[in-house]
Amino acid sequence: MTETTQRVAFITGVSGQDGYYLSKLLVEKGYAVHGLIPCNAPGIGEPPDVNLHYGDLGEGGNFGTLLDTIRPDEFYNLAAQSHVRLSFELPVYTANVTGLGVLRWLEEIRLHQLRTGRSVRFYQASSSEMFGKVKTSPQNEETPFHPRSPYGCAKVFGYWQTINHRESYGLFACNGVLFNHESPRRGEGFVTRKITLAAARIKLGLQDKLLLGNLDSQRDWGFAGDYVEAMWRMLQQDQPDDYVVATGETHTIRAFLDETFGHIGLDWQKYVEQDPRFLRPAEVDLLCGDASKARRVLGWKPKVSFRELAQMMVESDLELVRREVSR
Ligand code: F7E
Repeated sequence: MTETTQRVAFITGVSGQDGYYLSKLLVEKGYAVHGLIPCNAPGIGEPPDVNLHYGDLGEGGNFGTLLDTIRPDEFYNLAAQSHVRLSFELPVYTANVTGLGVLRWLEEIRLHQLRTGRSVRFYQASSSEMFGKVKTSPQNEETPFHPRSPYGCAKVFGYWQTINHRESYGLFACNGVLFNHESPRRGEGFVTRKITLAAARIKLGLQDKLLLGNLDSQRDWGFAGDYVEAMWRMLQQDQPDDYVVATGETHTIRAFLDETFGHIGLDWQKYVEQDPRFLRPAEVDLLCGDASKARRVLGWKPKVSFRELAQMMVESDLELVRREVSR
């Protein structure tokens, strides 16, 4: 009798935006999906079929037991304190969770492999924030880092620990250097979602002002649903490696305002005010990624355009706010 073996994936940060899209993708591909959530998480709602476990990247006491019990084939480390501005207020916390948290898992995976003789493929959610004050544009896998926040510094630490475990212990470990990626599931503290939710509320008469920080920074925004496909592809290669994942286009916050408010017939200039509370001690002015390696090696390219993304998000928030109003 032949035994069918279902592949097992473990995702930290499963309750976040990327955790949602990645677990959905992996469930569709037939994986048994396990996810880590923090102790006080309210639960993740959709998608179903994810086995939830509690754990804290800042502490890590139960990681070895989780690995021995779940026995994952693929491990996706998406969890982090991921708010850049907040990282200036909580630099040590951010370093512990976003930086040291990566090393905690890498070490536990190394030890789990030694104990069991199994092999676990590891994906690290690295970030374009590592490029910070960019040296050249567009940024690719060879561009030097100059992080501009405690968050960026912590991500650089996690990036190099991942490479170090690959080079020192032969771990199949990859960094996906992802540029900003958004969706209707983006957290409300990030600028795109803050804008689309406000636009919808203004349209329906529930809000009359939107307070923002720097409108001149430029970001390479893609759709999170496209980007999780690149994560999965990295772990299907013969050799582990690092890849930039981006659209190759960059737009200002003003352009995102034009696209979203304009789509629902509003002039954002009438509602947006600048508030210094949303400025950062140091800003990343420009990010624009060159994902030609991902295109060449992984066969990956983004499907959703900037305009489609902006419209998808504002339409989804309009629907959300309408439902709230009619309740
Ligand atoms: O800011 C400006 C802000 O917070 C984008 C995270 O996922 O992507 C994200 O980091 C830009 C910045 O994302 C407001 O100053 C203006 O220039 O949406 P954001 P981020 O900092 O680029 C990278 C790749 C990550 O890895 C991170 O985890 O928008 N901005 N006014 C504002 N930003 C916010 N949040 N709120 C404002 O009111």
